[in-house]
Amino acid sequence: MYQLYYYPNNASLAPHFLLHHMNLAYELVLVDKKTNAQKSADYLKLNPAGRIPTLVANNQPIFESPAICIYLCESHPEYALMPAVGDPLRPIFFQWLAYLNNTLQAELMVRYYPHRHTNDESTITHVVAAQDERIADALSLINAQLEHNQYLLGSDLTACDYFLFMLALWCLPLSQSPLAFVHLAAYLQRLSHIDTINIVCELECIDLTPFKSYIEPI
Ligand SMILES: N[C@@H](CCC(=O)N[C@@H](CS)C(=O)NCC(=O)O)C(=O)O
Repeated sequence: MYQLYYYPNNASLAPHFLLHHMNLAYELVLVDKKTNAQKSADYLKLNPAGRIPTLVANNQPIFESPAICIYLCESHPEYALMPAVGDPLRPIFFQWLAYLNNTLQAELMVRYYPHRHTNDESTITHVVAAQDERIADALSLINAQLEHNQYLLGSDLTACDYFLFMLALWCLPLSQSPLAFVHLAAYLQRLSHIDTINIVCELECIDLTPFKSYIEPI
């Protein structure tokens, strides 16, 4: 039995998708961000970074969402959500997961916590505007990758797709929504019909209508 310390539509969402996709026994433990529970003494014992998520597996806490995703993929290889050792797509899997987490997610963190990146309150709107542009650049690169690929790595769904779907949800309110990029938008619409995405999003009260109602431009 795994325990996933989560908050709806936070970085716990990608691990949550994987736990569900792999049909694993897991318990969801809410870390109430509204009361700053991620900084509580008890939670810091599990995750000294004071961030969401944490996965507890066999009494061992693991933090950092991509590390949790890799760990789950390696522990349950029968679900083939990560290419096996020796598969030429394996380094490409790491490449995209690293890009999603270290570039797109990192830029989103600055966008959503701009006050942590300036000591001058009056510059916050500028930080946000600059971040929207940097995020649009990353989405454009991903859009190009999806022009000829059904999924991020090619023809098969992997954990990278679940990770990207999570980040795309966070990008929806930005000045350039992921739906402004045609190949990315069509891909997100396809993913929004996957059972795991529907079930987990319903559980976390995440609205999938923007993706489902997307109409491809003629
Ligand atoms: N690199 C970490 C980032 C986790 C992260 O920043 N989580 C956010 C929620 S999406 C959080 O805990 N924010 C609360 C805070 O920073 O106090 C990961 O991917 O797990």
